[in-house]
Amino acid sequence: MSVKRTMLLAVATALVAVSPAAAGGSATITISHEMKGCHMWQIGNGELAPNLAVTLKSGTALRFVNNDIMPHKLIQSGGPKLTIVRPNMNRLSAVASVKLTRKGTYRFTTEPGEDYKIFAGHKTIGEDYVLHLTVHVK
Ligand SMILES: [Cu+2]
Repeated sequence: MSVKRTMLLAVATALVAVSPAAAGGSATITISHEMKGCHMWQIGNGELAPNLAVTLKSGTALRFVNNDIMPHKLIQSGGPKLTIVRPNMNRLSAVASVKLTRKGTYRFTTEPGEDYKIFAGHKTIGEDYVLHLTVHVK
């Protein structure tokens, strides 16, 4: 197994057990720009990962902040239907949000756009990650 492949596996999936927020609490997941794969999820100050699973308490207001160098449209790909507020995160530090009122397992991905003009020609390593997020709401 090459070093490159080993590294890929190491970052492939991070399971993050987050202490549940108090009822009516909030949580923030950032899409941050990374050299390798261009972008990854991060909850709070947690580990960076393109595939992330988190557990949150029902009633949590979940915010997404796009700090990548490209737009991301937040898409719900599974779970009880949610209303995503401002899903088109198409500028630096754009925020989308959902209110997790119902228990269940929710899945999200994003549809990335082109690099913002000011970052045109910016180099990253490897293919851009396709982001997948699983949120267990208990
Ligand atoms: Cu990116």
